[in-house]
Amino acid sequence: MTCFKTTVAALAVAGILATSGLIYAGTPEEFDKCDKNKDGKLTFEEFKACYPDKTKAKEAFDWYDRNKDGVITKDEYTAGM
Ligand SMILES: [Ca+2]
Ligand SMILES: [Ca+2]
Repeated sequence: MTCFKTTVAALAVAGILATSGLIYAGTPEEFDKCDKNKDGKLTFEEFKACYPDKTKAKEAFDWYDRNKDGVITKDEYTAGM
């Protein structure tokens, strides 16, 4: 049973990101589409507007914003896992 529980726990953790399917390396095309004012950065407002799951938008934004400066650059957006 220990083995079973460990597997379930591991799947649950991986599942938070994987089953949502919403956190992945973006493409430059997607970035440009989301970057409404074309300043080369996505603010949270821009990100949220083109993110499919509004309830996870903040979580995903923080994930993409590697250096925590409050905006997502194209490099950050396309860097992925
Ligand atoms: Ca922008
Ligand atoms: Ca950033």
